[in-house]
Amino acid sequence: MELAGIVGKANVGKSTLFTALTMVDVPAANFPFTTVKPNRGVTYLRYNCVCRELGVKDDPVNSYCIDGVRLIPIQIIDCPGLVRGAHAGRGLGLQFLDEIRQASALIIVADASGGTDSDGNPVEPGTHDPVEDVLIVEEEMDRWMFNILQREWPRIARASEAKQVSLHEEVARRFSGLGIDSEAVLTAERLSGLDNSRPASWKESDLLLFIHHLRRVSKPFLVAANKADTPTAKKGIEKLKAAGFDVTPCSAEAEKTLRLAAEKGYIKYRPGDTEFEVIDQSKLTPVQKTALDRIASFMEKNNGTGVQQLIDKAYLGLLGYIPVFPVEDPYSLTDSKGRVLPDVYLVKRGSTPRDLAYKIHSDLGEAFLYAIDARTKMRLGTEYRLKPRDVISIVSAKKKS
Ligand SMILES: Nc1nc2c(ncn2[C@@H]2O[C@H](COP(=O)(O)OP(=O)(O)O)[C@@H](O)[C@H]2O)c(=O)[nH]1
Ligand SMILES: [Mg+2]
Repeated sequence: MELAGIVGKANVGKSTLFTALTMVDVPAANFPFTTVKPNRGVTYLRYNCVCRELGVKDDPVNSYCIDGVRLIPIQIIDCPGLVRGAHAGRGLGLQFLDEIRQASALIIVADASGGTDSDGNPVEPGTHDPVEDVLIVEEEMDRWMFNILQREWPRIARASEAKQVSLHEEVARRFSGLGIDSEAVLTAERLSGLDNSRPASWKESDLLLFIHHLRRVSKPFLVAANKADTPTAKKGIEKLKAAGFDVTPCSAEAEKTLRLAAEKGYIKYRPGDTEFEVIDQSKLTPVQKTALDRIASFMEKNNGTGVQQLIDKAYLGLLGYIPVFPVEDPYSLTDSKGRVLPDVYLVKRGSTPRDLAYKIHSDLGEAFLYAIDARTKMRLGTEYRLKPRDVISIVSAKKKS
């Protein structure tokens, strides 16, 4: 399962966002990590299922399908608040950095209201620049990775110049625990414009620049401009956009209120909806009415609360993952147990049906012969790249055990 990290300084709304995102009204699934660690939970990516288009009633196994919307589980972590100096162990810094090792995407939460200083203390709204909230996280991650690499850099650089090792492979090896591969290192080398034939001549600032690109390539992030419901947020959102970030204005608090109200049966609201419907006005107290009215007017201006969009944008936009639906029988669209459209997988751009087979099970990958497009019943060539919404039947030499 993919893992997203919610990161940022203190008091920007990380825990509120985490609570809102993990409050989902689906039958409880048993994910082992959620019971072990309190700051881990499951949220769902929303995706228009292929069931309606194919005119079938599906029977999902690894996901849910509600009214034609597939909910694909994504694990999320609420990371401890980050402070300047975290890379050197200040605050819970090192714990924070350890948490994000396995994350495929990061959501950096900024306080768009500008009402919290660098340490998370409340200040007059509009006086703190939320761009700083993002830079803190970026710079601390860079420094942390820099420290990891710097220790071994003289050795790696010398060995690379002597052609005993390849630079990108050696760097990727050093960072393999962070899920960084040699392709990411090559991209970072190219983006930083440094002479990779002479790494021993790189200055400290060169190495930092290289790390900066490596981190951006391997831990892509989007910015949650949180507290967008506050009067001073407009300015903060503009600043974040002007700084060139991929910004999603949101209100974690509004989303949390809506999911709670929906759970209690006061309103009809599904995560990601652009509006909600009050089920019975007479059941609401005046205070609840006012709160919901305020949220409704915020959602109208903002096209929703922005919270669900964070997850959808992170995986489908930022990472460009492709949802595909593997089935065993291309005619009935079922698995071996007769379940219709049981699974959906998120694969990386450029993935082949063989890659998909490996993702499902290494045995299936090894026994892979060819794949069939379940819509056309045509056999797909070895060069075929998976497209969003593909329904794929994999033919293998032996049955998956
Ligand atoms: N106005 C507003 N306040 C929020 C929002 N999200 C969080 N807060 C408030 O910000 C404060 C810090 O929230 P919390 O989730 O504990 O932040 P964390 O330290 O980053 O985990 C709390 O008082 C929240 O009620 C939001 O979307 N809008
Ligand atoms: Mg918190």
